[in-house]
Formats: sequence, C-alpha cells, structure tokens
Amino acid sequence: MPKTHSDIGLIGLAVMGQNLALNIADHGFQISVYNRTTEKTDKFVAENPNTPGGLVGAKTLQEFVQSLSKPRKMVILVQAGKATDAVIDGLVPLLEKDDIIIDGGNALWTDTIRREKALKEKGLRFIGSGVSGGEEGARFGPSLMPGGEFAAWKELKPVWEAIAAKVDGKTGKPIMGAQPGKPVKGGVPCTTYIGENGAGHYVKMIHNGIEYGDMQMICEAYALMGGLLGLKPAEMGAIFSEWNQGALDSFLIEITADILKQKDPKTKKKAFVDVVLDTAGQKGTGKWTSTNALDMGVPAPTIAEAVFARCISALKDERVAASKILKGPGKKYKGSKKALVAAIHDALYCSKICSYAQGFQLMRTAQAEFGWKLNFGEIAQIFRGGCIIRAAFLQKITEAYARNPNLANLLLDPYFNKTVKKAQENWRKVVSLAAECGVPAPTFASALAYYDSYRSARLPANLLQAQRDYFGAHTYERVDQPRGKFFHIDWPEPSRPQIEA
Ligand code: NBP
Repeated sequence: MPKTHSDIGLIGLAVMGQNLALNIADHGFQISVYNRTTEKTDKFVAENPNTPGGLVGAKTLQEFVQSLSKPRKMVILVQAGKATDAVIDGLVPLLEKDDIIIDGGNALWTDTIRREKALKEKGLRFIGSGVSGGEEGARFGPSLMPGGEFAAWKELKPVWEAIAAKVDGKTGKPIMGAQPGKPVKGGVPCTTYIGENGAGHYVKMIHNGIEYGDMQMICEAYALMGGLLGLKPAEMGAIFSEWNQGALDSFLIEITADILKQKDPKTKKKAFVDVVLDTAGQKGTGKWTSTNALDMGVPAPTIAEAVFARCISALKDERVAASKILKGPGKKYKGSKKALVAAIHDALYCSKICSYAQGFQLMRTAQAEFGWKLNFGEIAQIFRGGCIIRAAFLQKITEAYARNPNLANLLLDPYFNKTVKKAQENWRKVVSLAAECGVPAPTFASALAYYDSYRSARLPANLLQAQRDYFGAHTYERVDQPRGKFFHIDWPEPSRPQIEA
C-alpha cells in the first residue's frame, strides 16, 4: 500500500535524477518524482513499478509538492545555473515554512550561498549537496557532500546515509555488489555534514579539481611509458593493473587499466585508446577550482596545469600544424625499462600527493574566507567510496588529519613526508627525462616545482620585490627588520629608449 505522502521528492529526471530516485526507492523510501516534460516522468514510473519504496509520478509542481510529507524534502537534479533558479522559483510559492530544497546539481558554491540566504529570508531551508560518482554512483551509492543549515541536514541525514556509497569501517575499501532492489548492507556511509551554506558544493568543486589532476597525471604516466619506452597500450594496461594492487589503488587507475587493454570494437585489431581523438572536453569545475585558487591567492598550480592540459589538447589543428615546424630534442631513453616504470610510478604518486595537498590547502583557506568549519579527515573519508577519485590513498589523508587536525599542508605529515623523501629521486629522474626527451609532463613538472617551492626557506621573490620597488615604488621588506616594515630606495630613472627629435 503506498503511503499517503512520500518521504522525499525529486525534480529532474535525466540521467542523474532517474538513478538517484531509484537508489532512494531501493532503500525503502517512497519518492515522488517530477520532470518538466511529463512524458519522461510517466515513462520512468511505468518502467519501474516494483521498487521497494515506490515511485509516485507528479504531472505538475503543485501535485508534486502536495504529495510530500512535511517538512517537505525535495531534491533538484537539473542543470546548474539558470535551470536550478527556474525550478526554485517555481517551487517557492508552493512551499511552507521549514520545507527543505536540496540541490544535488553541480552548482557553483557562491550560487548556493546566494540561494540559501534568499530562501532563509522566506522561511525555507536549502541544502547544496555535491553528488559524485556519475550515473553508476547515483544508482548504487554516490559520495554525498551536503552543506547548509545543520537542522535541515538532520532531516535529510537518514536518506543521504542510506543511499550513499559504503566503505568497510576497518579497511576503508568500498563495499561493492549493489544490485537493483538490493543495496549493500552495513558499512560506513560516504556522506557527512560538510558545513554551512555553500560548503558542500565548494568541497564537491575541489573534488572535481583534484579529479582533473588525477586524470591528467595518469595520462602523463601513459604518455611517458609510450614516449620513452615505446610500450603498447596492452602492456601499459598490465602495468596499471599491477599498480592498482599497491599504493596507487584507485578507481581511476583501475579503469585506465581496463581502457588500455580494450580493443577497438570497429577495427577489432587496434587498441581502442589509439583510435580515440586526443582532444579533451571539460564542463568547468576544474576551471572554477583554479579561478578560486587565483582569487584566494592559494597556490594550486598542478590542478590548474591539468585544466590547461585539456585546453592545449583542444587546439588539435594548431598542434598538428606546429608539429611540422617546431622540433624537439630527438633524444631517446636507453636505460632499463623496469627501473623507468618504477620511477614513473613514483613520479605519479608524488605528484598526486602534491595535487591533493593543493586541494586541501584550498579548502583550508576557503573555510576561513567563508566562515566554515571543515573536517578534512572526514572529507577524505567520504571520498573513499562512490566518487571518481576514490582511492586507498585517501585513508592516508584521513590518518594524517587524525594525527594533526590543524596540519598546514599534507606534505608535512610524517607519512607523506617520508613517502616523498623516498620517491623523489625517481620523480626528479622522470621529470628531467621528460624534458630531455621532449615528452610533455606538465602536472608532474608542476607538482615537483610546487614541492621544491614549498620546501624552500628562501625563494627568488626577494629580487621580485626589488624589481617592483624599482619600477613602481611598491616598497620592500628587509630580512634584518621585523615583518611589516616597508622600505623604498630612490632608484635612478630606468633607461628609456632614446627618441630622436
Ligand atoms: P541535466 O543537467 O542534463 O538536466 C536536465 C534535466 O533537468 C531534464 O530532465 C530536464 O527536463 C530537467 N529540467 C527541469 Br525539471 N526543469 C528544467 C529547466 N527549467 N531547465 C532545464 N532543464 C530542466 O541532467 P543530468 O546530466 O542528470 O545532471 C543533473 C545535475 O547533476 C547537473 O547539475 C549536473 O551537473 C549534476 N551532476 C551530473 C553528473 C553526471 O555524471 N552526469 C555527476 C554529478 C553531478 P526536460 O526533460 O523537460 O528537459
């Protein structure tokens, strides 16, 4: 017997909405669903008649709102931006005090702050929740990053904890094997309250920035194995499978191994990866992360480098033309294959540590900027299952923040410090070989420069300050005076080109 009112509602029945609705229903919650195009709602409900909780289709927003138990909880999964605002505007006149709107789209966190504030003034509650894991995650367990009023989160918590991905409490490994109608039982849910207003969407954005970095680094490892050792995709696939058994164990390494072993379904002979065009698209969250890093003055060069790597990949025609004119060094690697593969592994791991260090630095600065109180250990924990960056490595981050919740930079944690110390010789070897042989490895090199800059007690910015003082009287501080005391030298007029009369 269906309940008179549904436990929760969901608006937007494209890929994410349909899968998340089925996930919610699989956990015994009755869910009302609404989509702008009614035929989609009708088809979806008709195709899924026997879910444990039950789906209730609504033809109008009014019918949808009236079908929900109070305080109403409704998830929006539509395009971020204007579409989300349009749906909220449609809902507001139909809602009552304390009802809760949950935006599960990839919203810009500042939009979430704005929406939460505007809705609060109307007596309504708003949660901006990052949802990671794509279609598969939404269906069988995503990583969920909710931000908003804590009391509103408590209303949503039973549903969010039920549908989130689960990891083993001891090992931190994702619990797999969910089937339609049969979700996994037990385990630690990959969701936690992140913080006020836009905190959840901010953390989701950083997750995506880190994802950009991870993906590009793996691509560089692949390019180096191909460019320096001439390995074939299937051989590289086997190496990635092996790496997936160790410190690099992660979803992205696992799928890379599968991709590299895949044959092209059309030619049946070629490696699939060899027939894929080398231009990468992007939806913008990596750019948002990098823009935010620049806005806050936080160094996140490796993440930005990963975004730029996609940008340069998109210049396909220009690159093809340039390849006929611009020549590289033409040097070949002649050393041991085994040693270089091991070195690439270490370069990847060290670069990854730096990229995550940058992502966590961003969150650390943002919490001060936006007045949040973020728990970094818990954030790493909820990334362990369901999401694209899920990896064994995240357990090490959780442990690092358990050792020191106020850790200034992940690199300073004893585990990461020791790991980089041990592996840096290999990392440096790979970056220098890449430069010598002309194989682009922008994130590996950028991460190494970040590491060397961060560990430098003195950088050449002294000269930079002097230059600024010279041409702009921007003043400088002295090493032999307290910080905050500024000096200026009356420099001679810079030489100017002589203009003949
Ligand atoms: P889309 O982002 O493509 O959204 C389209 C859906 O929104 C359609 O069902 C559309 O209805 C509906 N919609 C409604 Br209801 N009102 C709308 C309006 N006023 N304007 C435009 N569309 C409206 O769906 P998606 O790919 O499932 O993604 C949903 C959200 O989840 C996005 O914010 C996305 O960034 C985020 N996300 C996606 C992924 C992923 O892997 N795809 C992962 C994580 C997060 P219609 O049928 O009438 O057009």
